[in-house]
Amino acid sequence: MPATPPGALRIEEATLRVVGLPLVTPFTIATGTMTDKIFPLLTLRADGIEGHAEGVMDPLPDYLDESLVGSLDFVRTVLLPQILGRSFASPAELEPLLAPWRGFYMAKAMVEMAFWDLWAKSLGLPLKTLLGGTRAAVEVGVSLGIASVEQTVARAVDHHAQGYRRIKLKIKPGHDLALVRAVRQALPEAHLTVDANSSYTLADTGIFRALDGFGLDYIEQPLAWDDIHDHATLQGRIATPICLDECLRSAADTRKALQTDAARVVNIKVGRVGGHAEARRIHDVSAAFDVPVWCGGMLESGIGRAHNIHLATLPNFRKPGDTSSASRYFTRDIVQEKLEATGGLMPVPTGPGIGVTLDHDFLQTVTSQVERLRP
Ligand code: OSB
Ligand code: MG
Repeated sequence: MPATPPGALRIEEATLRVVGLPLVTPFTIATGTMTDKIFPLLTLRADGIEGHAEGVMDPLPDYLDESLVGSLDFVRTVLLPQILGRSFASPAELEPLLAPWRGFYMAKAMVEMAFWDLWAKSLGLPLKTLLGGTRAAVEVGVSLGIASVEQTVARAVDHHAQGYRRIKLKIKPGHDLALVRAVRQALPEAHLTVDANSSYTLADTGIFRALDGFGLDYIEQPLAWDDIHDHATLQGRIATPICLDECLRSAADTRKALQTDAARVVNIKVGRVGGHAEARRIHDVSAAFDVPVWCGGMLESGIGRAHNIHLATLPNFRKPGDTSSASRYFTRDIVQEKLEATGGLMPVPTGPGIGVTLDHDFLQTVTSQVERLRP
């Protein structure tokens, strides 16, 4: 067995689970409805310490082009065998092993994020400190799934009254202007945004011009998931800032989008972009363009939610994120700590690493697969 260099962490074991949590409210977006959040949960072990992360890939490739089955197999057969039994002194030493593989951003993110948690715990520091963040709490809004206009108005008013600092409405063709008009009428002063999840084309420019009349903070991902160029064309035709989500998977993508004015706001999801290191580079390149970023979400359990919250403590997170209270999603979470916002502020978990701990008894009841991998 090779000796572990001082200060390095030798990855002795990995546990890969598939977990399913029923959602309190089914979540509908332009691409479909989710009733249960099904996700892979990875634990890396070294020196008696555990680091955790979840993958944000959906069972089927409908949000982006990664899927649970495809990515899980890649993690199991390629990424984990690459790192098991090897030693890493920092996430920067792990990254070169992941970087050469094309695509699989979500799979790589899960491995990288679990190592960040492990590393932070080995140093006895909160993850945010190692990422360079200082905030004790982060500003949050809510993302409301597609429902009837009446239901959405009621939910928007309710969440606004709870103090959420921005209300995001999911839209799709045929479910847009009347919805935004009704919510704007009910909440004349609120920070409102819409997210189309790639469901429109440039032929719909008229709808986006009409949305200019409602004072939205931004319009999230109106056009195709893989098309930065058309977003630049649309931005040239409308006044409301465009925010990109699906289109941005790297700092290079972000640089190209910002250079061509395809976006004036950036949604960062650490699980979408390959991990914390790349998320931070996206944060930095956006700051260089004086473009604000905010932290997106993928209905994560407490593990992914905690990672997101730590990341959102960095200074260029200048708009409220989607990391709202866990109780909005799940009746019971797989972590012991309650991740709950008050007055639109989500406290950053304290304690080493991501600052949350698994509720193993409950986790066992919602786990459909467990695999233990060793070198
Ligand atoms: O586009 O931001 C998105 C959820 C699943 C897939 C895509 C998106 C979302 C959300 C929910 O908007 C954000 C959250 O509350 O976690
Ligand atoms: Mg989005």
